[in-house]
Amino acid sequence: MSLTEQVKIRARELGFDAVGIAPAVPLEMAERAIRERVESGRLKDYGFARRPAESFTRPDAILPGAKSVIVVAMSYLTEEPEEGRGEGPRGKIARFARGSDYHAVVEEKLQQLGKWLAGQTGANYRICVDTGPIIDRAAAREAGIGYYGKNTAIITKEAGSWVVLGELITNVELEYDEPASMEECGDCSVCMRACPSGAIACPFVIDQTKCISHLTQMKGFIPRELRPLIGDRIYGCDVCQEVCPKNILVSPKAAPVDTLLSGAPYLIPLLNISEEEFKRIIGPTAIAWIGRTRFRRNVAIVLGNAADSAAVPALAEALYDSEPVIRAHAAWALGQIGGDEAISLLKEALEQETDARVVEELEVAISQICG
Ligand code: B12
Ligand code: SF4
Ligand code: SF4
Repeated sequence: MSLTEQVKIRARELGFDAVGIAPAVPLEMAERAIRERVESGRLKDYGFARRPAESFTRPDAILPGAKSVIVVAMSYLTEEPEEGRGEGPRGKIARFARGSDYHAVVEEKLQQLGKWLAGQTGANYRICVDTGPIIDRAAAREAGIGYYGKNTAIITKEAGSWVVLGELITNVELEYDEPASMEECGDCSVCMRACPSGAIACPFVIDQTKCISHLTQMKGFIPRELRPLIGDRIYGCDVCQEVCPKNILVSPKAAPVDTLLSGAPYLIPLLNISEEEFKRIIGPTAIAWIGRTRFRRNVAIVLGNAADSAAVPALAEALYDSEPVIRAHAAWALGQIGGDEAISLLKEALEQETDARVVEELEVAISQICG
């Protein structure tokens, strides 16, 4: 059996659903796409505006002498656990974030693969998962493990687009797979029409600034006009994958990604969640990096969108939070819920508020209710 075949068998034994290998050459299409996207203002964060495009597309800059990029995909489509008892409105957590943080899971498995490969060949290797300086989807397409959907997701035959990606870059020469085809969607444009915020600017191009997944991850105040588009999503967004016909026949798997969170948690207890509870419940998941404040901000927005008066007492407490961003988004949520109680709570808070941005949110919320 060739070394390449052994690598692929080993990767599957470790729990990866797809594995492919590409030569470690620059990802030129991705480089062009990053430049165009940054210039058009559709890709602003995640380091893209600060660093040159080529710093995300050169495997040999990550590992000098790199010859091969082993790309893996791991499914996170698991059975839905039932949320325990609760009351009031519920939110949504995107599927990729419901289990143990995939960064750690994929990295740990790739480390095992790398150690095995180094033991066999004396190879050097580096591992990238999401936050690494390489465009994962472009590497996956080059390694033939999936093709681009018009929603830009990489769609695999094994698990549809419900996969996360990672790479092992090595200086060992291996046999390379054919890159995936560039035109698998045909005439379909279901995802583009279904996207709640119109973030799929044109086929294969996401406007990061409009994508709800980004809004739930960004720092600070979420622009008021975009808050209603977030709907019931506390973290991430799955709409453009849920509607995709290529995902319909994919069935959930049991392992290796466990499921820690329900996809539809009750919101009220999450709004004023303590630091300890946040660490316990959210800490082990891929949501943890946004921290407790951004998480609670998102919960406040979703409570506003649910417009359920059961949330008024929790939002009233949040109006006096130590974080201005929480006070501001709680004010907005009360403005969406409306009613006499909400008005008097907002007016009372306005008398004491000293932060100019929160004062503005309180005033807007009051005028929204008063008409
Ligand atoms: C920044 C980022 C985001 C940002 C911006 C995403 C964006 N598309 O602009 C935000 C926060 C919005 C985001 C959201 C999500 N993300 Co994200 N994200 C990333 C990250 C860190 C970089 C992606 C990026 O900006 N690439 C640069 C741009 C230019 O590339 P692109 O959008 O893929 O566009 C490609 C196409 O345009 C293609 N192309 C260009 N011209 C043409 C022409 C033709 C004909 C074709 C076919 C293709 C094509 O080339 C480009 C280069 O790959 C990667 C991890 C990584 N290190 O790569 C994860 C990653 C892409 N995200 C991932 C996931 C799971 C998600 C979400 C599903 C999470 C969720 N449920 O909320 C959503 C999906 C949103 C969507 N429809 O893309 C996975 C994707 C797995 C998969 N199956 O594809 C990745 C790979 C993380 C991982 N390691 O698993 N993400
Ligand atoms: S919904 Fe249609 S256009 Fe969008 S990714 Fe799936 S197959 Fe392609
Ligand atoms: S993740 Fe949601 S907001 Fe972003 S492109 Fe897909 S459907 Fe649109």
